[in-house]
Amino acid sequence: MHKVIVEDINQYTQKELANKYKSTAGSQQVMDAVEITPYIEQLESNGYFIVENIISKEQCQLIKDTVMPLFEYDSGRNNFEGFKTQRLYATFEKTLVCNDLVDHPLVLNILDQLFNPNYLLSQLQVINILPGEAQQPLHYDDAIYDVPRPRKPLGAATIFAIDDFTEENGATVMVPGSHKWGNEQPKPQDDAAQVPVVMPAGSMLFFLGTLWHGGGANRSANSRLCVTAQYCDSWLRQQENYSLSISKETVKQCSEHIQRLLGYSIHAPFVGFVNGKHPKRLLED
Ligand SMILES: O=C(O)CCC(=O)C(=O)O
Repeated sequence: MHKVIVEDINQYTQKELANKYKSTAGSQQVMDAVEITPYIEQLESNGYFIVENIISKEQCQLIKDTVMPLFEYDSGRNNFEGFKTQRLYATFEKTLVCNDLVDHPLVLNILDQLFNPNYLLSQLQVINILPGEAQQPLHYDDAIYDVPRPRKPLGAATIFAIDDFTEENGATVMVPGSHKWGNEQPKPQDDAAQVPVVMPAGSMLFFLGTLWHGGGANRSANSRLCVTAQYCDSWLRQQENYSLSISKETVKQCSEHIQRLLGYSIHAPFVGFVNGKHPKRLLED
């Protein structure tokens, strides 16, 4: 047995104590600070940024062809899920076609700047807003964590447009700058403060968990498809319980990054252990 001497409490809480599985946090294709900085500046000032055409039209078509037959319901169970919205949960267990979006190098590089090593995927959903859907109630995603605002974000999210996002078909609505708010709430009729994120298919919206937003109303004749991934800091509970919803066989087929994001990783020094050991040991044959 490898024995470790912990000299002081700071060393104990800041360093992963696992011996066999060294952390792979931050090991993706690292981007230059000059590439990352403009995005971080937009996050600081507006709470979000958009990258147009980050994935190809062919990838959008493949995702669309794969996910559309997987929807089981045409309606959500409440006005937050949307009564005319289709949603796919436990996505990895149903298809791996969205994986390259979840661990996209730009996304991981930005998340590396925002959160502790081994931040987690909180949920991965495919959302299809159908014609006639009303605007989703505005909200901010990390409201699930009972920590007073204003504060730094505890999570962040991407929305990849698989169809073109237009003002008519339900483009996500943002309240720019609202990530800095305390307890204020957006006024429902304050249209000027609410900006629809119009972007072509293949584009990505990235936003902070503190930013007020919601799915837009679909006043068009066509549906609006997106893939959205939410991430949270490494010490927080994920929204979807991935240890229970995704089988080990499926996790083994995912990249090193996605395994880490799903929870096969630890928050230093040992949060997330299984039987006193690193959770990746569960993936050993
Ligand atoms: O579909 C969208 O544009 C946003 C959906 C959303 O924010 C949510 O479901 O929490």
